[in-house]
Parts: sequence; C-alpha cells; structure tokens
Amino acid sequence: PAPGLLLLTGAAGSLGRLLREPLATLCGPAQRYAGLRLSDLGAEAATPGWQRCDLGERAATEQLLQGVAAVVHLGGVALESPFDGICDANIRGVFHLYEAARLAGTRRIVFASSNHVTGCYPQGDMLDPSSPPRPDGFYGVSKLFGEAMAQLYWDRYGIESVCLRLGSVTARPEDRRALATWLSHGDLLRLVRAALQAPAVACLTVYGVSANPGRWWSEAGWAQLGYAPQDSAEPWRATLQDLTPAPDSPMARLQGGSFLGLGPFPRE
Ligand code: NAI
Ligand code: 15L
Repeated sequence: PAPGLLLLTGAAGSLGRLLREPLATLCGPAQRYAGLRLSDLGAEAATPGWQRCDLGERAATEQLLQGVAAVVHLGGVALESPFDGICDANIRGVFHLYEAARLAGTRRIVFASSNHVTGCYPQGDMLDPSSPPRPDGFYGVSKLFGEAMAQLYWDRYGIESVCLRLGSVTARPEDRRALATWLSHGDLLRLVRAALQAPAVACLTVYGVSANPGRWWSEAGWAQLGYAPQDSAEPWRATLQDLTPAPDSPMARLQGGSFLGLGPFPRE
C-alpha cells in the first residue's frame, strides 16, 4: 500500500513549531510518509497541509486521522490548570485520537507525555519508566491516562505507541531544576525521529531528557529506540539559579518543581 501521511498535532505550539520543518524532511516522494499534515485549534490558511481541529470534537478528529500512517501527538493543555480544560483536550482528546487512529488504520503514535506523571517523587530519586506513577496534578494524571490508552490500543488493536515523558524543552537550561530535566532542542528532534523510525516498538514509554549528569531518569528504552542524546545542561551549572520560593517547599523538594505550586483551583 502507498505510505500514508504523518500527522503533527499541536503544530502551532512551541514544540510543534520546532518540529514542523524537521518532520517535513521525512515526508514526500520516496520518503517514509507521503506527506505532512499539520493541525491545531486555529486556522493557518497559508500553511500547506494544515487542517484545523479541536481534539475535543470526535467527528473532527476522525476526519483529521483519515489517511494518516503515524502521528506525533503534541496537541493539548501543556500546564497544570483546572480539570475541565484538561479533561476536554488531554483526556477526551486522547480518546478521540486513538479511536480515530483505530478507524483510520494508523500504525504508530508518538505521544508527548510528561515527566509530571512522576512529579511527586523527591528530587534526586532515580526513576525509570517502570517506577510507579506519582502524578503532581491533573495534568500529570491526564498524561498517565494517555499512556494507558497507548497500552490499551497496542494490546487490543496493534497500534504501536512511543510515550515520551518529556523533561523541560527550552533553548537553554533555565533554572537549577533543569540541570536534571533539560531536553535540548537537538535532543528532542533526535528523540522524536527515533520514536518514529525504530522498528517494532510495541508500546514503549521512555523519559525524554538530554545527557545531563544530574538527571533523575534512567535511559531505559533509549537503546531500543536508537536515541543517543548529545547535549548536557552541566556547562550552565554556575549560571543557574533556584527559582523556587523556599528550600523546603514542595516546589523545591519534588521533581515536578513549579507545577507543585499550581492548584488547587477555585470552582469555575
Ligand atoms: P504548547 O501549549 O505550546 O502547545 C500545545 C498546542 O496544543 C497549542 O498550540 C494548543 O493550541 C494545542 N491544543 C490545546 N488544546 C487543544 C485541543 N483541544 N485540540 C487541538 N489542539 C489543542 O505546548 P508545548 O510546550 O509545545 O508542548 C507540546 C506537548 O508536549 C504538550 O502535549 C505538552 O504537554 C508536552 N510536553 C511539553 C514539554 C515542554 O517542555 N514544552 C514537557 C513535557 C511535555
Ligand atoms: C511540562 O510538561 C510542560 O509542558 C512544560 O511547559 C515544562 O513545564 C515541563 O513539563 C517541565 O517539567 O519543565
């Protein structure tokens, strides 16, 4: 069969804008994918391959997945915030995405999960993807839900997923926590490319972090993917400050950092 399309959701967001061009190089005649479809909440009429879609809408998501062989799924709420918004975008949205993928015959989904699935572990504890989840908020819970959907759709329907528990993706490490959590732009690209291209991944969850000597997350799964990070936050150590308010606050003690300072939220 002809190769299908590669879909990037969340294409208007900060990581989506970074990944558009590199993913386009995997698409076209004689490439792995026939073309690149880009999607987000808003319209971008001038962008080739753009299809606007609210992932909270089931019929629109089913249309979005038509002809799609693989997905890099970034679309959703990316911050700890009140439950209703997270529920629509990250819980219903992921359900719609996997159901639409099943109907469309999509082969693989690369899911942007988050380190906040384990954000309530103390800083310094070394985790691997099999450590019991300890989400630090509704956002972390929603990412854990996404990981469970990935496992379900592999076990029952044979759709492969790579769940990337991303750390802190920024151009440079921005605070002392990033000595552990930083994922450079270059390493993000290497990781996403590996997650798309590795053969026979089944359903695999890995942490996404650069080669920081101070990291809290193991490299389990990296060899299977063929991911070898090339950057490190360490050279910035002397310039980085602890931005949390008090040394004994949850924000300073726990891996999720500033997310531990968000919530509870008043009823809307
Ligand atoms: P972002 O907020 O810049 O981009 C997310 C995009 O998703 C936005 O453009 C937004 O319009 C779109 N979106 C929100 N609700 C939607 C819906 N209902 N339907 C369709 N699109 C919707 O976030 P960023 O930083 O680009 O993150 C991308 C993904 O990676 C997110 O899923 C985030 O949770 C995850 N992630 C990001 C990290 C980072 O360091 N930037 C770290 C860990 C995970
Ligand atoms: C995330 O999941 C967020 O989307 C991102 O904005 C960062 O806050 C990152 O985690 C982090 O933990 O630094």
